[in-house]
Amino acid sequence: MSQQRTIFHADLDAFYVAVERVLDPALIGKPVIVGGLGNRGVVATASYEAREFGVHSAQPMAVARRRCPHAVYLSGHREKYSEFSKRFFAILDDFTPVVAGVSIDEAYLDMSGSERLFGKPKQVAEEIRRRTREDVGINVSIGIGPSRLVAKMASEDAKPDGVFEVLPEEVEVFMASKPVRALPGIGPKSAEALATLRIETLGQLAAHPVGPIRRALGPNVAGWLQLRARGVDNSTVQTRAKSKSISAETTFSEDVTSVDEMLNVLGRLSERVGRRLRRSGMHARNVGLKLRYPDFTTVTRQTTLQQAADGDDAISDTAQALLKKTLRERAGAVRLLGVSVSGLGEPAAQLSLLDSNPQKDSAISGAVDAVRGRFGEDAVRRGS
Ligand code: DCP
Ligand code: MG
Repeated sequence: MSQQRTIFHADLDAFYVAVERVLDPALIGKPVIVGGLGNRGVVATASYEAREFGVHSAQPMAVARRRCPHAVYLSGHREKYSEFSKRFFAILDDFTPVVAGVSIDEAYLDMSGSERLFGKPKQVAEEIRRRTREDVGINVSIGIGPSRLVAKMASEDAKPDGVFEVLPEEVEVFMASKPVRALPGIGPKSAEALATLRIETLGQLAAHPVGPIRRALGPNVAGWLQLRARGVDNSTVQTRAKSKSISAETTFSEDVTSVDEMLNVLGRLSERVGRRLRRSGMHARNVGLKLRYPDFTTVTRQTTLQQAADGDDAISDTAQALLKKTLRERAGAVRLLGVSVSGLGEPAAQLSLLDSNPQKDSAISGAVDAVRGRFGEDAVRRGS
């Protein structure tokens, strides 16, 4: 058997409403609905008080108004939501480096082997909840399980404002009693098709002969779904470092026409990005350019470096080359320039990537191919 994993799925409760309540405590305890308030608007989220009346996310606002006319209706504060989200993720980062954000208010944490450091999973979950409540002012619910799938489903049972743990030996029973719709990936159509086979629960789905399921749902998904119905899921928690980026940009008070000046600006932006990159202790594999023309057409391009780097020159040389290339395709004034780096990783790990064994070589070639595919044959050249 493979090594036992402990995965958390953390999801803030009624997130947009919760933020509105921090901003205006008079909303606490009332039915509150956040979303598009116009005729064609939809509900972003509803407080649990409003959910009792059948109001839910993605519902037309007109329906919500009929079901819960006495609710407080708000169009919301988007900037605030991302600010609160960042504070939440900063707390999660304190508990493990292996955090994968999957939406603005939701993340997976791989807590395997962290027991010696932090304690039993349930205690750790309560500690995360306490800190989120105190530092962010919002309730978070946490599901715990031996896989992402089980943790995600457990967090539904944890809501609102709780923890729900499914131990490895409990997985089969936990899954078996759930309706098929509870399995992420089974929508209303699949559920309908399964119902014609008299399959209502995940237990029935797991135990059913695969043939009829193949015919009902297609040959590719049937076996996979049956495994998932038993709680089998080997997907890993991909850390954010992979998708993380550092960027700096500037909008000019007057559009800039001089290419020399643009190159200068890119140099300065690159230094800013480089400084922050070095402070993070990471090396970057990609450098990106953002350019906005006076008509607001915005171009972003990216190059994969031959070797991951954290130096200003590597960043600015690449950004400047991207600028020249972009201007060759469309010359003219610009109103905004930006520089970014992404594909961040530990320097050591990155160096080993460049070892000349075939597998690693192919990984690099793959990256080069991908860039060439997008930017043309001479966009990147492999080092000798
Ligand atoms: N959201 C949205 N439109 C949707 C679904 C969600 O705008 N169709 C926004 C509003 C939610 C936030 O994303 O507050 C988080 O989504 P969740 O699915 O986690 O829902 P909530 O956090 O609101 O409720 P809970 O997680 O307690 O079920
Ligand atoms: Mg949520």
